[in-house]
Amino acid sequence: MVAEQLAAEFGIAGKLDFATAGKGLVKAVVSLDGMTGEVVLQGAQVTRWDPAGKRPVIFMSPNSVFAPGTAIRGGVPLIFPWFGPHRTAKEAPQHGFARTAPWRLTGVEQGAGGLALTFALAFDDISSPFWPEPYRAAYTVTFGRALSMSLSVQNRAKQPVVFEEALHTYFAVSDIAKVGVSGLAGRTYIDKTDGMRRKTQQEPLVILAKETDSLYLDTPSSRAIEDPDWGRRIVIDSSGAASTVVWNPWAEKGAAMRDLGDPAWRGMICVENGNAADNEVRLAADSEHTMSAQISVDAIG
Ligand code: TA6
Repeated sequence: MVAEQLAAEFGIAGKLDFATAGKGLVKAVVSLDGMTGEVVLQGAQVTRWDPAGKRPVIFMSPNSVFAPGTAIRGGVPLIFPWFGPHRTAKEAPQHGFARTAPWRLTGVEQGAGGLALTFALAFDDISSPFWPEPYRAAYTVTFGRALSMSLSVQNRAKQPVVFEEALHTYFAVSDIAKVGVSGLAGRTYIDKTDGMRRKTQQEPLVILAKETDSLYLDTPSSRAIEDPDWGRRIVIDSSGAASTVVWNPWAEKGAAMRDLGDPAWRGMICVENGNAADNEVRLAADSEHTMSAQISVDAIG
C-alpha cells in the first residue's frame, strides 16, 4: 500500500502518519509527546527511535540504501527464518528473507505503553525454497517511553519446524571504543572472527577493540550498553530469546562497507536478541513461539 492509502486507513492526526522513504519504500512515522519513531514497511524495520529530549537510540547509517529488496544498514533488521549464512544453501540470502519482505500493517493501537503497530507476514506473502515451511508471523512494535518489539511465529505445518530469528538492533553510541556491554559475563560465545571457536566471556563488560562478531548462547534476559561519554545506559530486556549477538565490523571492514563507511562504523554497536545456532527454535506442529525485546535508556554519571 502507498503512503496515502495507509494514512487514510491507519493515520492518527498528529501521532501517526505515513511517508515515502528513499527510492519507493514507505514508512510509518510516530510522534508522541516529543518522541519520534519510524518503521519502514519493507521488513517491518524500525529505522528510528528518538525518546523525548534524548539523543537517538537507534543507529541509522548515513550511507544506507532505502530501496526495494535491499537490506537497510541500521535500525532493527528482523532476521527470520535463518541467521547469518544459510546452513546448507550458499546461494540463499544472508539472514533469511523477512528483512526485505512485504510485511502488511494490520493494526494500530494506542495504549499506556505508547503507540503500537502490528505487522503480518505469511507463507502466501513470501516463501522460500530454502525454508519452504507454512508459517504465519506477527510483529508488534510499540513506541513510547520504551521501545518494545515482539515477534510471534506460528507453525502451520503438521510436523515440527526449525528456524532461527533475531532482532538485529543497531544502537547509536558515542564511540564504539568507549562503550561496554554488561550482562554477558561467564557466558559461552561463538567467535565468528576466530574460526567459530567457542569461548567464555571472562570480563564483566564486553569491550570492543577490534572486529567483533560474537554469538552468546543461553544469555540472561537483561543486558545493557554502558556509554559514559553520552552519560547513558541503554537497557535491553528480552523474553523468549536465548542468544545475544555483539557485532561491530571495525575500521577495515566498516570503511569498506558501501552502506556504512568511515567514520560511521565508530558510532554503532549491534546487540542483538534472538535464537540462533544451539538456541535455534524447534516449534511443534500447530504451535506458536514469541520473542520480545524492550529497550529503555537510563542516565548515568
Ligand atoms: O549479526 C552479525 C552479523 O551476522 C555479521 O556477521 C555481519 O554479517 C552482520 O550480521 C551484518 O550482516 P548484513 O547481512 O546485514 O550485512
